[in-house]
Amino acid sequence: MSKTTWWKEGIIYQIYPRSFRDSNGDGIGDLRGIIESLDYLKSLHVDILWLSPIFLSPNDDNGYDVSGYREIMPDFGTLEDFEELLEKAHQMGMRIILDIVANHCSDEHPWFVRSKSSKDNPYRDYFFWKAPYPNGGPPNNWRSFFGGSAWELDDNTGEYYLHLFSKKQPDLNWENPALRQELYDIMHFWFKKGVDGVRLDVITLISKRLGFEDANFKKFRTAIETVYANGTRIHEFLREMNQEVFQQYDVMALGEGVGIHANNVLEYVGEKRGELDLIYHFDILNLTFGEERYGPAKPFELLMLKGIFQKWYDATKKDGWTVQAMGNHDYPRIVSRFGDDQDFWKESAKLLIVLLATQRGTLNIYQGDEIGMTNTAFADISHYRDIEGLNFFRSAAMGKNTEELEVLLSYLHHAGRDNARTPFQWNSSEYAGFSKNQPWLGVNPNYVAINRQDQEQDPDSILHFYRNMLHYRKENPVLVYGDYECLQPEHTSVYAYLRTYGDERRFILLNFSKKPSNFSLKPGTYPTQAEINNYSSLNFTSNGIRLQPFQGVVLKLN
Ligand code: TEU
Ligand code: CA
Repeated sequence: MSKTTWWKEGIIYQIYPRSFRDSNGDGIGDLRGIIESLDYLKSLHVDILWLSPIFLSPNDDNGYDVSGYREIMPDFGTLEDFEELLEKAHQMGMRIILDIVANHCSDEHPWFVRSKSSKDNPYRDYFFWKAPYPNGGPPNNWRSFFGGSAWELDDNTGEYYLHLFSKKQPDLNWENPALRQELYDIMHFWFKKGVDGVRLDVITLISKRLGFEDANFKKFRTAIETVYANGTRIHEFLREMNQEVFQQYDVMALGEGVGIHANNVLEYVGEKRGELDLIYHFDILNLTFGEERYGPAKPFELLMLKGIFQKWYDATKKDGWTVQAMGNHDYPRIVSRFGDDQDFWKESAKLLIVLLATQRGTLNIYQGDEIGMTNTAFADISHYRDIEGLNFFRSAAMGKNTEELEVLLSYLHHAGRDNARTPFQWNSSEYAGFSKNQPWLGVNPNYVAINRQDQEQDPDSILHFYRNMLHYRKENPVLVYGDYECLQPEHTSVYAYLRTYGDERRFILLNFSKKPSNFSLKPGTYPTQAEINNYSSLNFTSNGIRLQPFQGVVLKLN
């Protein structure tokens, strides 16, 4: 039986501050906008607010390129604003975790400015510098997540530096104990202010394989696991970070588990490992992507989804802990991707939160999913802002004709990160009530129909359903800690499973189909009333249940 604790039972709400709420009319979300929204957040029954990076940054990657770890990005406000936000959140019984980017920093960070100034600068080996390959090219064939080589030549010193992400995000050299200590001191700085935890960006990448061998990148996702993630000293570094920092506070350490898999997850989150508390994987997040994210999509298959939930349950049922998330600021909107944002928008958005809120692990929802925000197909590349998507398009667009460019744009429509970053849709006024002026990224035109204010007025809205579902999860620990058993796993449209915790049992049935689906059950083995139902009724047949399109129900079994 898992130890009970706040970061297992608490519900995480991820905020992408840039797109959440703009309080001062500059078109960019900010901390004061979050402060002004705390009552709204509290009303959702969420407990832990995860803020994507709020630190000083040139915003090459919207804050995931930090140039000052103890300073607040001026776009977002001041340190005093943050301290006010933290205090008010605590007064309202909510916690705040910050997004710490420790694998890389910005090329405008003083560490890198000094490091690149000369080969013998004391900060030189805060980063990975390598001489050119004999032919003058990069030291090896490593690829950046954002396209192109993972090495950038610095003309000043004639050496290349490593950047697994953009060239303005040089990788930090964790082999250097002085660098590690600086990062620990930064975390102490925030924990001493009362911050309740950290989400550790790409933390599984911080230990590099120092041979820097060439790799086979034909299957990029596989290469991530075996070349970039799970490196030689990763667990040594995480244990040290835990001892040097986390152990000294009542905080949660949430790892972004790029490249982890079910058979090594316990090395990261096993309770006795003394490394991370919880971690999230990418098996669901990458489910509809091919080997290349920006390419032909793979159809969403329910049996694959069932298999992933089973695999990760089996891996962590006795030890360790994971986060349950189907979306975030890097992935398309869940209702567009796993639901049906055309014919069954409301039903499928509700179905997805029944799924997520009834799985074992810490529930993590992403801003806007609670009102069913959808993907946005901007008509032209000039509307896009995300460096990953733009890099992809610019390098793929060379020499392409109009039809081919349309295909490339369609890849962005399906898989682009800007899908999840369009401004939060507060109401149907101009710019969706997000700002008084033109936002940094276009608003999804459907804000007139999909917005928080209208849904507050509609008792049948996705928003009200989320509130009810999250409250229901909070009231029923069986959904957090309970055992899990999938029933009729081979059923191609209904996902059904039992959750059991002591004598508490819940039976969850989810119809992932546009058509009604029958689920056979022995009569008399289930109640006729649902505790949760995204339809107004529940129909039975002579030998089971007949679920409407995208109907999701929770039955209490005695
Ligand atoms: O993302 C890490 C990660 O998994 C990336 O590979 C990302 O999912 C990418 O879109 C995959 O195609 C983290 C942050 O969440 C992301 O916003 C940053 O861009 C990235 O790290 C670099 O800091
Ligand atoms: Ca602002």
